[in-house]
Amino acid sequence: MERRFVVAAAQLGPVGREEPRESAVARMCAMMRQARARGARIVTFPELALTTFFPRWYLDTPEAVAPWFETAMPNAAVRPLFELSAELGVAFHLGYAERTPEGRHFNTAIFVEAGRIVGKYRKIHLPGHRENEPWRAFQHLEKRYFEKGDLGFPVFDGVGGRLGMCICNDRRWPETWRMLGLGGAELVMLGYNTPLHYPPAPEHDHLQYFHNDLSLQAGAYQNGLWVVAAAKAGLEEGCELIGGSAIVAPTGEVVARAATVGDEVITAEIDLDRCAEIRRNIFNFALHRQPQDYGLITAPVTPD
Ligand code: CDV
Repeated sequence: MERRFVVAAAQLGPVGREEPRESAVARMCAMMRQARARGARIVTFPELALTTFFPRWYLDTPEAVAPWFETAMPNAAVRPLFELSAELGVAFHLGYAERTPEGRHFNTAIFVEAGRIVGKYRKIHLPGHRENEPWRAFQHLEKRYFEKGDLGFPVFDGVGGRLGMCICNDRRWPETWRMLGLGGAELVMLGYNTPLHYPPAPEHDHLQYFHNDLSLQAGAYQNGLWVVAAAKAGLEEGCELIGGSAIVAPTGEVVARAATVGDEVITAEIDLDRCAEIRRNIFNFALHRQPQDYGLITAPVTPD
């Protein structure tokens, strides 16, 4: 299979609290068509792409939480995206809130090729807090609404390469990238919802775009893999989310970047064989890694 092809990140502008899933899906279908017109074989959509970023609100009953979760995938609202993907021959990555038949809740991403889910990841690094914290301008209750993912960092075959996924906060952790790199991922897709304002450390607000770039570029370079990252961006229900969706080469170079905070498709031609430029050289894992000296990385977390 061809290992040189075009990929897209489809950044979404804000999704309103009352916006139906059908509307978000219609916007994503329009971007999938644009991506296809530019030759893309893969489109990456953001984290929790079907709804507004609901963890910004404290919801205190199961009845209030339930409507934000998908109990089946695909479901009626999302099926048009699956159908269009099969029709156009474009695979896609999608983030959504998953409720399992057993009633477990995850922040999940899937990879869909030829109408079938061929990859699934559940977010491991859940940021934020569990209880209402009224001092914040807005809440970030991922720890309340989601369980830590239970699938590890899977790497799977898709579109002629070895693919992996992570979700938003995961991108800030070198362990995420190393696990994907050690698993052999050549292309990592991820979506994010990153507020411009970080209530616990507002002195870092002006660094949000920089820290996004830093994480994506370091993850790509230090593991010799391609990265396609898609934001949900813009002023969503009073909360400013960063844009900065990007496609990054295994050398760490940004090869495409969003210029707006609205719905926007960015594309780049990638060559999976370029991963070897890094992996056979500076980060040749077999030759240069020294895991016997990295024990603390996997030692259990001890509270402060
Ligand atoms: N959705 C996220 O995981 N957001 C976090 C914010 C809260 C810091 C992020 O790492 O971008």
